[in-house]
Amino acid sequence: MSTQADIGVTGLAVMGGNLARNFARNGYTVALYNRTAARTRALVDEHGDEGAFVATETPEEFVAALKRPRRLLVMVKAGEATDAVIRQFAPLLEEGDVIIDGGNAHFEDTRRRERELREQGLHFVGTGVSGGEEGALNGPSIMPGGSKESWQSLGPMLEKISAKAEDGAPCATHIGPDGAGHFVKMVHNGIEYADMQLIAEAYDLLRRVAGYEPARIAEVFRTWNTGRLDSYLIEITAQVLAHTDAATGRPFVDVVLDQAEQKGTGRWTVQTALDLGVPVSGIAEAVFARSLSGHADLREASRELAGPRPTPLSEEAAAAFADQVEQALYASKVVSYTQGFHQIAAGSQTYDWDVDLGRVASIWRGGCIIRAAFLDRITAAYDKDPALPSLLSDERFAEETAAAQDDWRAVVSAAVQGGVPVPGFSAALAYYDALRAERLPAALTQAQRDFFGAHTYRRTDRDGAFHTQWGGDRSEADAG
Ligand code: 2AM
Repeated sequence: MSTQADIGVTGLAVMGGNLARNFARNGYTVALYNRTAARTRALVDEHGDEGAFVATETPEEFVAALKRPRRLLVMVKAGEATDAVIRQFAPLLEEGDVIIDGGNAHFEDTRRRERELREQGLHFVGTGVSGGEEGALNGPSIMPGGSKESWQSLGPMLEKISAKAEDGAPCATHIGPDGAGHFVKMVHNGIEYADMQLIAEAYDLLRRVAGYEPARIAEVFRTWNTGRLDSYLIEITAQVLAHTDAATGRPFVDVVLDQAEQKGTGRWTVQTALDLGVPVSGIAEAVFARSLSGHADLREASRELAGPRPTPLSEEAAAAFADQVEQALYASKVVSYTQGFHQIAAGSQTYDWDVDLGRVASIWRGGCIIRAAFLDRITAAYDKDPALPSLLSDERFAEETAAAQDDWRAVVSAAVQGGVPVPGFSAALAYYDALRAERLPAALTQAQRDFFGAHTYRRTDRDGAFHTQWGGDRSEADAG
C-alpha cells in the first residue's frame, strides 16, 4: 500500500461519509476506514467517482495509507466510541501525527483527550462542525481547536472544504488550543436554541395577538428576511409556515406535535455558563421552553388555569404590532448574541484560549444553522474594539436597541396582557434593563445574606467587608 492519502476518515455514517466526499471533491486523496467494512464499500460504490478514495479494511492498512504527518478524522458518536477509536489508533501513529475529532464532544472531554495525546507526541484537534449532513457535503462552518502546529498542517484543507461567506472568506478558523473549538461549537448551538425560541415567540405573537394565519405570518417572515434579520433560520421559518400538510390540507405547523426535542448541546451551554458565572438567561429560557413543551402531562393537568380574554386587534393595529415584533425580535437577538459572546470570552479567559471573537462571528456567516447577515455587525464591533465589554456597548448595537426599546417593551407588555408566554423576549429585555440599571436590588440581597448567614457585605462608601449585628445592638463591624 502506497502512502498517498492526504487525510483519512474513520466512522463513515452520514456525517463522516459526507465529509470524506467533500475532501475528495476538493481534490484531496481520502483514505477510508470503518469498523464495519460494508459501509466503506458502499461509500466507494456509490460515490467513488467523485474523487480519489483509498478504501481500507484494517486500522493498520488505513494508517499506512496516510501521508505524514498523518491526518486522521474521527467521525463516530461522541463519548465512549470516540475514546475507543482513539485507543485503537493512537498506538499506530507517530510523533507529529494529528487526530481530529469532528463529533459533538463536550469540550472537557476534548481537553482531556488533547492532554493525553500530547503526552504521546500526538496532536489532537477537537473540532466543531456545523451545518448538518448538507453542510458536511457542500461546506460546513468549521471550528477547530488544538495546537498551532496542527492548524498549520490541517488549516488549508479545512478552509478548502468549508462554506464560504458572501465575500468569499472561508468559514473555518483556528479557534484556540485544546477544547476551544468544541466550546465555541457548544455556544453556537446554545445561540441557535435562543434564535429558534425568539422566532417561535414572534410567530406565536403574530398568531395569537395579531390574529394572523400561518400563510400570512410566512409573508411577514419573508419580508423580515430582506432586512437586518436576513438569516437561514428566518428563511426556513417562512417556508415552514407557508407549507400545507398534504394529508389534511391544514397548515403544516398545526399538525406537528408541539413538544420540542433537544440533543444536549443547549443544555451543556447553560450548565457551563453556570459554572463560569455567565448570565446566559436567553439561552437558558430557550432550553427550559423546550423542556416545558415536552411535559405533556403537566401541561394537560394545567390547561384549566385562568388566562386573559382575547382582545382581537384591528387590521391596522395588527400590522403596526407586526412591525413592533420585528423590533423586539431584533433587539432580543442582539441580547442572545451578547450573552453567547460573553460566555465565549469567559471560557477563553478561564482556559487561556485567546479566542478572537470577531473571527468567530465571521466563520458563522456561512454553512451553519445560525448563518445571518447580522454576524458582519458583530465582527465589525470587535474589529473596532477587541476589548468590547459587551456587544450591547458597541455604538451601533446601542443605537439599534435604543431605537427598538419602546416597541420591545410594548411587545412584552402585549404578550403579558394577552397571556402569550415570551420567556425569550422578556428575559432579553430584563437582561438589557439589568445591565443598564444604575442600582440593582442586589444590595438588598447582600443585606439579607448578611442577616441570615453573616455572609458580610461591601459598602458603596468604604473598602472592606462588613457585618452588622442583626437583632443585637446593630453595630457595624468590619469583618475584613
Ligand atoms: P459501524 O458502521 O461499524 O457501526 C456512527 O455510528 C459511525 O461510528 C459508524 O460508522 C460506526 O461504525 C462508528 N462507530 C461507532 N462506535 C464505534 C466504535 N466503538 N468503534 C469504531 N467505530 C464506531
